[in-house]
Amino acid sequence: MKQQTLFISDLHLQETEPHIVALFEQFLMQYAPHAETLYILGDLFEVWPGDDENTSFAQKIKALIKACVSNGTPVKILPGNRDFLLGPRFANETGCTILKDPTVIDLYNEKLLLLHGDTLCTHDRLHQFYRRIVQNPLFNRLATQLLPLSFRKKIGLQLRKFSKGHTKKLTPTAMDVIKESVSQAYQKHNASIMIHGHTHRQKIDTTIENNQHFTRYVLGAWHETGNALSVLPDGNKQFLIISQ
Ligand SMILES: [Mn+2]
Repeated sequence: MKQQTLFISDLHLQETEPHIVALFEQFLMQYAPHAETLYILGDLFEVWPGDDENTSFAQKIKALIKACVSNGTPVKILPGNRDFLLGPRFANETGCTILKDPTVIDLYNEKLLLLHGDTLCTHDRLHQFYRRIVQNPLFNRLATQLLPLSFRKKIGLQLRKFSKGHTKKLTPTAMDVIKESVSQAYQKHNASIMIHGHTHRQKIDTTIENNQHFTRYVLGAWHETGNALSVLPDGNKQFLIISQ
């Protein structure tokens, strides 16, 4: 019986971390079949250079997602800042749906705001600048159509190196969400519940403004164990720890 909806993010899948791929496989076999829908809220991949990526590793992950969809659990992916180039061809090949960031869904009579989460970290100006460029549809089209895959991979590597160096210099507050951006997101989308990842720390953050409750569910990144949020039809929400 399918009586829940699952949310995961920040698996950062890469060939050099086979245990996380194994955890993901296990999650798809044990948990996904019991879900009405599986939502992946960004950074499924450590890097995605474009939908023409076709290494055996990429093929393996595509096959896993395709099998999940064919077995009756729709997969909806909202790309993150690492895999923002996930697009229509990937969707076609796997049967998944690509969502825009942000997306509002109606789930069991609740309105849920879904986002990757990096747009809430507005103290990190450099990242916001980077995001505006890479998520511009024109840039996206130019990058994938004009630049060869090998070149995009090199740029990706450089960007990650740069981002790691930059992140080291940031204070912990700059890496977390900022209150004002969170509150603006609630207002803008007229939602009182949001689910996101990106900051990598599982968390439930409740605030009260004008007598209204707002709740933010933050998905944890996958390392030694996996992390998922299960939402039940009665609105109950529970974090799951996936371990071998
Ligand atoms: Mn991220």
